[in-house]
Parts: sequence; structure tokens; C-alpha cells
Amino acid sequence: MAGHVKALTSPYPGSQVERWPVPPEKVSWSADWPEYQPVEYTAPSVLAQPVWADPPHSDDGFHPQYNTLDGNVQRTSFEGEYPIENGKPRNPIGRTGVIGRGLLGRWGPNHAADPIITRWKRNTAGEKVTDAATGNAVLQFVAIQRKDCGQWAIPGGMVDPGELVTATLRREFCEEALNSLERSGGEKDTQDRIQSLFSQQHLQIYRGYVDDPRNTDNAWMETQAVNYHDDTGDLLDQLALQAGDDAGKVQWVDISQKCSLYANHAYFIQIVAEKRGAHW
Ligand code: RP5
Ligand code: MG
Ligand code: MG
Repeated sequence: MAGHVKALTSPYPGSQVERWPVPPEKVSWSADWPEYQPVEYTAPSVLAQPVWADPPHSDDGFHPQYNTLDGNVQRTSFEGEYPIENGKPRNPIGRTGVIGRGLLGRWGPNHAADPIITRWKRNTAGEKVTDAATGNAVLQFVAIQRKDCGQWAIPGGMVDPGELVTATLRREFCEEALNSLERSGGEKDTQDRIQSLFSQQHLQIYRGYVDDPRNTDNAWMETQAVNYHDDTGDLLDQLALQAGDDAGKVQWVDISQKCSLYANHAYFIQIVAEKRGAHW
């Protein structure tokens, strides 16, 4: 990632905190800026120290091992080695106008996974629909509406400590798009379809920093976005989508340049469209 935009927006999500305004030419740490005075903010929900959050740096018993696998917490970054300044990790992309962790639990990288589930758009006769302007077939992906901000997004989520990313991708899709947490067990047929979908060939789409509005100078989102594609539609057409966990709504969305999505998710979707030779 060359720069970030959403990571500079105010107010900071879920708060009234205004970021120190960072013009594009001052994002890079290499730009000299002695006047920079970022605001400090760590959300009360993070300070309450739930299991997914690190303690404050002032905590005597907290000795994080940065840029390495720290116990079962992954503290390496896909963006390479990040510097530690005054004992705290520094955002690899640049300034954000906020120090502390904001809403993020981990100092440094907070690892997520984004499952991009696609199928071809079809008409009632079952034929693929092509875009009139580009002549390319239209892809659809499963999108959720995030409860925290109301924006549409890929149904992604955090990788739990020690969890395989392949497991996170599947778990988050089931929780947010199939409401697996409330529909415990699920029908055998549904489980078989999910098993088939996630065990077939898939495309690695993106690995790295996410331009997430929750990022700070000391804590940021990173993700692995993977595309699982139902080429015939046989697996997913029969599956009832149902929003769950941090998703308020779920639906199939036509993929095109008009997709306005959370963070830089539209960029991930664009890569999928290009790799699949679909309309964008
Ligand atoms: C984004 O936040 C990632 O791309 C992923 O979609 C999501 C993970 O956070 P939660 O959905 O768990 O809030 O940066
Ligand atoms: Mg989730
Ligand atoms: Mg989520």
C-alpha cells in the first residue's frame, strides 16, 4: 500500500475524537514534521482488557515480542519489519493523527481474514449475464452490512490466536453471512455445501495492510483476502444467507466500479474481477 485515506478520517469510529489532520504529503514518516501532535485514544472497550486485547504498555507484566510470532499471537507484518519507537510499534504506511490503539486490541498488526465468495450473475433462464458496456460476465459476491458503521463490506474478521487462516475465512463467512452462531449445527446439506466451497481451488487476492478507519500510529489492520468461487452456482444458489454476529444485513452484490465498500475492500473486489475476467 502506498498511502492511506480511510485511516485519516474523523471522528475516530465510535467516538468523537478528531484526528490530528494529516495532509497527504505528511503521511510518510520520512516527511519531517516537528509540529505533529497526534491525539491519544484507546477505546474503553479495549482498556477493559477483553481476551482479544493486549494490556497497556505501562503494564509490568507485558513484554510483547514484536516482528515475530509471540506465543500464539502473530506480531509479524506482511509489510515487512516495522520499527519500534519509544517501545511502541509504528504504522508501516505512515501517520494517522492518532496514537494508542483506538478500537484495536493489539499493538502493531491486527490480523484479519476476508473471504470473498463469488458466483456468476444469471438470468431466470440460468444464463450468465454480461454487462452491456464491457461485454464481460458480471460476478456477484456475498456482502454484509457492518453493524458498527452501516457500510457494506466483505464478511471478514479477526484471526484468533493460533487459528489457521483457512479456518478464520470459513468461520467468519459462516458467522456473518449464514448466522452460524445462532443456527447451531446447521443442516447437513448446508454443511456439505460449505465444505465443498472451502475445499475447492481458490485464489489468493491480497495480503497486507488494510486502509481501515480504526488504524492508528501504533495499531493497524492487516488481512489475507481469498476468493472462493462457485462457478456453476450449484453450491450456493440453494443456500439461505442470514446475517449474524457483527453483520446486520447480507446479500449478493453485483461487482462493478460502483461498489462502495468499507476500508479498501473495493480494491480487493476489483482484483477478483480482474483475475476472473469479469466485468468491473
Ligand atoms: C477489515 O476489518 C478487514 O479487512 C476485515 O474485513 C475486518 C475485520 O474486523 P472486524 O470485522 O472483526 O471488525 O480491516
Ligand atoms: Mg466476525
Ligand atoms: Mg467482521
